[in-house]
Amino acid sequence: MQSPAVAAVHDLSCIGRCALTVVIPVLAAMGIQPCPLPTAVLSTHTGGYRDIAMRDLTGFMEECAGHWRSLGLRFDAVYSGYLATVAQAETVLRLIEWQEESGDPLIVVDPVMGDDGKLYASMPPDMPAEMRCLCAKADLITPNMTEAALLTGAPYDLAPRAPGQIEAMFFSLDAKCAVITSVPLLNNRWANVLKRRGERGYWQAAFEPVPVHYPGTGDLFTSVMTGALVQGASPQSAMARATRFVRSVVARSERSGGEIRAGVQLEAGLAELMAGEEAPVEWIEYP
Ligand code: PXL
Repeated sequence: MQSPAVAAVHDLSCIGRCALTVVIPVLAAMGIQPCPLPTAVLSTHTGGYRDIAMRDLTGFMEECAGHWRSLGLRFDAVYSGYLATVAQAETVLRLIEWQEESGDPLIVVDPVMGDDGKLYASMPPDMPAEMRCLCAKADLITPNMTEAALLTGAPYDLAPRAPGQIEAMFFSLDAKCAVITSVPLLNNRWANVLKRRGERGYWQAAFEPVPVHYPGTGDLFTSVMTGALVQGASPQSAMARATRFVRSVVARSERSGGEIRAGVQLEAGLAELMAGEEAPVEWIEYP
């Protein structure tokens, strides 16, 4: 049997373990062929380094997608993340439309735009509007709290949320299936929460918050979810797997005591992915 293939639209940040340097090993370890469509090449990611060398690959992406089209390639999923220009969102939309002409690929859009209430350095200010159009095409979107605020126009705040407030965030996002990552709860825990449009409640994977914040953990989370979905897992089980894996890798990274901006100790954790262990999830219904 052939491995499933995923078109992975992310940047290549050479240092700092995020985007393609995370997406590629995770998908491959899960038995899935990653087919990268690089959006930009950067000497490091933009969170914590200065004087970064960067090439925007908007033109190359067009040529690459055109070549793929001439080859008649079919992907089991299209998974996009960090885009360097708003024009790249159009390229992703065309890639999705072309893939949907002859198949039913899973469309995952991680609306990578910012963290801690701010857009990432170098992110175009009009990206939220463009990302909103891309999210409307997706089977799954995975914003963090900052990105959920940027997508909906709601003010960013990390006040602990009750179930009714979590439902309200989902309502404003209006996605086919959305996971909001690292939502503060009332009991001093945090949770990744998942809702499918039209369902009466949502799934919650709660965890103890960690004081350190590594770059690339959002990419890691969505890559594991995408891999699990392509393997046929339910969305809640995919979220449970991703939550468990990210927590475990973050805990290992903290113990190793390395530089935070260099990212998580992913290499030592990859074998664990194969075991497919899941964090506990619960179904929450808000009356
Ligand atoms: O992990 C998200 C991400 C992706 N790509 C680039 C980034 C970041 C976060 O800082 O800088 C280039």
